[in-house]
Amino acid sequence: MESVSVLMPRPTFPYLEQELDKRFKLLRLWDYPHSTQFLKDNANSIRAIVVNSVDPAKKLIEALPKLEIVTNYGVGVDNIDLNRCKERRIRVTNTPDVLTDEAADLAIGLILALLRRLCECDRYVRSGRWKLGAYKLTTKFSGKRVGIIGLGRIGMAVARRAEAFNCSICYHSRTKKPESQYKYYPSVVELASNCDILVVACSLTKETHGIIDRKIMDALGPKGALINIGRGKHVDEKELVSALLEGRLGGAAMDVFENEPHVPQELFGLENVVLSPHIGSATVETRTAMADVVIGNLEAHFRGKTLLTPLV
Ligand code: 8YV
Repeated sequence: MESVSVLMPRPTFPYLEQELDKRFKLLRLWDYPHSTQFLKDNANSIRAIVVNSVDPAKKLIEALPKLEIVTNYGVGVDNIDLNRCKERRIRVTNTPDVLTDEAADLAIGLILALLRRLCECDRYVRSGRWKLGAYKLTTKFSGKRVGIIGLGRIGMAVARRAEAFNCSICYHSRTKKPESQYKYYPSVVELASNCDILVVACSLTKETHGIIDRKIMDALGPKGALINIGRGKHVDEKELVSALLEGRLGGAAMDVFENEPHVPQELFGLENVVLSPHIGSATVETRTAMADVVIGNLEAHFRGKTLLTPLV
């Protein structure tokens, strides 16, 4: 396999690169200042690419006529045109399961950070303001009504964790899950009207693009909390800024943004907002496990074996 050319468009995680180097001929696109020319020169030898969930891979895939497999270093594949890959008989894999705990842990962390104002409290102590008086009272998480959009692997893991906080769980997804006892709402607006904390945990599709609009924010209301661990494009960010500034929405904790790494500046001064830089899967343990899935899929493909996590 050492002669198989595998392309990576941008750096991800050193362990992944090291392990790919050991097994394949890894081409690092960022090493070449004239990347378009480099792609043209190597188009006929590149058989695999390793992409990041948040990098649009469309152009790259079209530029590689001999591409056999796209391995996505992440679970969300909104960056890849799966139908086009099917048409071209290109295999596609992602990294499900190994990051479920991490993403769900972060959702709970964001809820607690937002409701108990943990980031704001930290700033309060560091700035010496505690000496002038106690921090104001915050909001309890245990026992609240948690609404989840997308009851897939990650949504379920969030639900199980929230249950341990004695929360009641309700959800919205394309279809009702017959095996789930949680209350199902066929519409997002109904879900938002009936929960205190709304967690976006679905994948980004045409249907879920902009799923959190003004109507939903207003339904969640001035005491409601919005948590986004899905994709930035699930939320209408302009509307989010106005809902927060006008006090129509209680608060928001966001790990993902419409145009990463750009975050609306208007959010920076708000204490009812918690912002994290897309760290849903970003721990050493989970990123290592994700890398092993990527490598396992590539090895399986080039050895003619069954892929570990095939999507196409
Ligand atoms: C990362 C993610 O952004 O899995 C996903 O869908 O969004 C994250 O795990 C990423 O792809 C890791 O580089």
